[in-house]
Amino acid sequence: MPLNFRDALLLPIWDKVQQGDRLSLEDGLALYNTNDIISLGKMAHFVQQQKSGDAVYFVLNQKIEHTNICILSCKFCDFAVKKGNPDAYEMTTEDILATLTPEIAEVHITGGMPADWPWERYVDIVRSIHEKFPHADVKAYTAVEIDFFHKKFKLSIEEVLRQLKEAGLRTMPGGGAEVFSERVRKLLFNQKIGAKTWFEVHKTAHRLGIPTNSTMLYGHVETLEERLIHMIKLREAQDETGGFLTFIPLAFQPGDTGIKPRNHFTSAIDDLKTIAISRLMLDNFPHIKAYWVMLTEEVASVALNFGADDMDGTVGYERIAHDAGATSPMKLAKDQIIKIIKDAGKIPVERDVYYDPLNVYSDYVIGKIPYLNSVPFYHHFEKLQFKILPIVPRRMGLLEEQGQIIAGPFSLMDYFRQEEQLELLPFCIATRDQVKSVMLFSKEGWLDLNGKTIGITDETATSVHLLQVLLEKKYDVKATFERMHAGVNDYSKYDAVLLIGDEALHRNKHGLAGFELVFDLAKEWYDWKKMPFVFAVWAVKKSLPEETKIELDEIIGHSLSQSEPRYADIGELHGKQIGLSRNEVEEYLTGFNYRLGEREREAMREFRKLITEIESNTVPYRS
Ligand code: V47
Repeated sequence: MPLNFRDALLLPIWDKVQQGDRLSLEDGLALYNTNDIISLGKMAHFVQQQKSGDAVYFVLNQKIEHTNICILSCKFCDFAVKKGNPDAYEMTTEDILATLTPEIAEVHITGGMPADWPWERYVDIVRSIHEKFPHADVKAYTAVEIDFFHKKFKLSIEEVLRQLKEAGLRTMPGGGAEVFSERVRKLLFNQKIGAKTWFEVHKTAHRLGIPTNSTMLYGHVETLEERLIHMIKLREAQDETGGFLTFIPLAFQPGDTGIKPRNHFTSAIDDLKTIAISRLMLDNFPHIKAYWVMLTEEVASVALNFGADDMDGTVGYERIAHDAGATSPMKLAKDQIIKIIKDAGKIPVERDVYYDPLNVYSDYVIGKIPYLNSVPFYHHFEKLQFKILPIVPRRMGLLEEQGQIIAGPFSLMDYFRQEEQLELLPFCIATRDQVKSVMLFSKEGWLDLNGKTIGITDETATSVHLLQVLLEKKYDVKATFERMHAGVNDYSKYDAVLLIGDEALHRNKHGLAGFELVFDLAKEWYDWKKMPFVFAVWAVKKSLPEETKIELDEIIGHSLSQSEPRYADIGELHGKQIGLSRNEVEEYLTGFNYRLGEREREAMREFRKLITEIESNTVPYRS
């Protein structure tokens, strides 16, 4: 894609970005040093679109800073005070519960570290919120706090996290990372944990199935090189665990810290560069957050076209930044966030703590399955009035049901359920014999799975039903299914796990430790029925005007015919992100049939017959 660069030094970096090649520290410095801000923004926006399409996420959240009393004295922090200070405060669990309302989807808890709170008080906060507000996901305690609990209460980091998870902790916030530089740590926060412990805590969380966020505090005494090293360390950790959800650059608020004069905020240019560069450097991070509280609403809104795909949320009452002089409001109304995102030309997507969409606030939204096998539909998709929302099949079905998505490649089960409202387009995602991306990783052979527990992906219903059909109808075996959340998971407790999409493809190539046997569900089906398997069908809302349906039919058909002869080219970038070579991408995509023909319709009928027979029996879920 040609961009009109004013700074020729950016051209080799743009080549790398388009190829999906990693940027180096030197590339990062060239980006920081450029005056060609617009080209930098366009490059970051290119990556943002690859990752999130037109979506920008926000969450109805409430920040809880349970106390400002802290045993540490970090120089950059204007929030913390010592016990006995007239400004000191401590919230009881009841105080905290009283600030929450039923519509809140995320409670973000972080605070000072007082010397005299017992361990049970921290666990009780999480448990009480989880019990009283089951729809609110708890994102609590930074790595600094977790390490403090570990040392003070003589529990291992793993045990601290295990107990919090058991109490209802869903994810961890990204705070406390500051800048991963010993030089800066000694200058500004020498009592606080450094990079080693911060990563140890986050990696332990990932291992236990707790995804986490990450931050970087910039705009104080750090160098540009230190910022980039910070990003590279995060990128390496993400390669290892895949457990980071988002990166949040936190613009330093000087306040009365004495580190910088009160009005020496970071410049908007520095903020936008940092957002864009983090999007480009952190190629393995799904999201980049423009935290409006520290950036201001105005900079955050521009950032939505500079690589950021997340606005955090309504926030409620915030003090860490405001005590240090932040001029943004303490909370934003939902309508205001929606307006900012719409004004940036994006789809406002209300999300939960895992970035699963709950509601979208835009017309003409088309769902896009975010896996390699769907690339041919979208590579040449001419958008016109349509907006693209990447979303896993199961969620796509739910949003369609709520009337928030007008078309997409729906999971077959969702299509069956919503058939009355939908009209088929002549496209599908069907296998010929094998699929390679709907896989059962198992400790046991099929027959030995009787009575065992299988962890199942919550990303689609079709593969789960196919598994059930194979177990019960082909092998005459009954197992119990337990829903796992997508992303990091502790798989070891299951006898087998069902994975789909890119994760299955990746694990199929590299294996899943502890699971010796790997079964391809489409191959199992094919060997049994000698039929293709239809995982998804394209459909549009019946209620749409005829011309819109025709338009979509043409756009998808065009994209497919352009893509079909060039699978290696069109899939290369996506394939690289999941570790597949050009050849592997080509071979994988050639294994699909994207046109809905009579054989596919017959396979759909056969599958429907089998699931109807089973559904009249039992659905073996344990949630
Ligand atoms: O770790 C402290 C920072 C962080 C100042 O995970 C300051 O979704 C600017 O981590 N100026 C806590 N920043 C906040 C945090 C956070 C915020 C929003 C979302 C998420 C998330 C996490 O605030 C601390 C520290 O780096 N901080 N003082 C200051 N003067």
